[in-house]
Amino acid sequence: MSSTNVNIHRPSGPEPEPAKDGARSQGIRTRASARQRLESLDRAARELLGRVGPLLLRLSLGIVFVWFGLLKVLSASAVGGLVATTVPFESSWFVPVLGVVEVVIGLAFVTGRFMRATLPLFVLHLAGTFLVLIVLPEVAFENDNPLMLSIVGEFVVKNLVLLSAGLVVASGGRAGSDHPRQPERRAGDPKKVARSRWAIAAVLVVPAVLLSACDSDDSTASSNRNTSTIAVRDYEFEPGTVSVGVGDTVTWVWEGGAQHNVVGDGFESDDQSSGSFRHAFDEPGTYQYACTLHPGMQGDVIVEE
Ligand SMILES: [Cu+2]
Repeated sequence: MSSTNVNIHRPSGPEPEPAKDGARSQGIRTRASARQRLESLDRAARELLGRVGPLLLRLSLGIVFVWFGLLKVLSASAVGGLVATTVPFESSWFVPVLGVVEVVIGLAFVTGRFMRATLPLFVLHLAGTFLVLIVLPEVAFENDNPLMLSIVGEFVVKNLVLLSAGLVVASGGRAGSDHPRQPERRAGDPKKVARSRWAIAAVLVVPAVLLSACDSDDSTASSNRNTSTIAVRDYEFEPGTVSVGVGDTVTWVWEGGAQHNVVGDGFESDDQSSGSFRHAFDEPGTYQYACTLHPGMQGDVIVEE
C-alpha cells in the first residue's frame, strides 16, 4: 500500500451526526442572527462616524481658527498680550497679522479647499505656540516645575491635539462631501507599528529633555542676574514695591484674567489680561508705574547701585 492510498482512505469511526435537537439549533441560529444584527449595527455606526467625524473635525478646526483669528485682527484677543510677550519682535503689527493668518487657515478648513496649501502655515503657527513653554516658563508652569502646567501651559500643550487633528483632516479631501475616506484602517505591518511607537516616544521625550535643559539654563541665569516677578492681579501689583540692582529685569505676570497694563517712565506694556511683560532697569532710581486702566493701581521699582 502506498501512502497516497492511506490518505485517501477515510479513517474508520462514527460519522459526525447532524444536530437532531431542534430547539438547540434554533437557539444557535437566533444567537447567530443576533450577532449578525449587532455586527451590521456596528458597521452602520462605523460608516456614519467615518462620514460625519472627519466633517465635524474639519469644521470645528475651521471655527476655532476663524474665531480666534478674528479676535486677534480686532485686537480683542485675550491671548494677544501673551503672544506679544512671547515673540521677539514688535508686536503691534504681529498680533493682527497672526490673526489674518489664522482666519485664512480657518477658512481653508471650513471650505475644505487649499488645506494642504495652508498646512505649512498651520504647522508653523501651532509649533510657534510652544515657544511660550521655553520663552515664558514662569507663565507656563507653576512653581518652576515643568510638569505643573498653569492655565496658559495647558492652553499651549493642548495645541498638540489641534496640530494632529489638522494633519488628519488635511490628509483627506473634503471629508463628508466629495471624497469620503475609508474610516477603518487595519493595524498592519508590525514594523510600522513599532516605528510609530518610537515616534510617539520621541515626541514625548524630546520636549521633556528640552524643558529640563532650559530649566537649568534659567537657574544659572538667575544666579548671575537678579530677576523680580510682580503679579498683576485683583487690581493691584503684588508686591507693590520691589528692589532690584542696576541691569536687573522685572517681570510682571498677569493673573486672574482682568485687563491691565504697566506704564512707567520709559516702559509701557500692552493692555493685556494674561501673559507677562518684562523691563530691564539700567539706571538707578525709584520708578513709579501704574495701570492706566485702573486709577490707584500703582507700584514702585527701586533700582539700587
Ligand atoms: Cu488695571
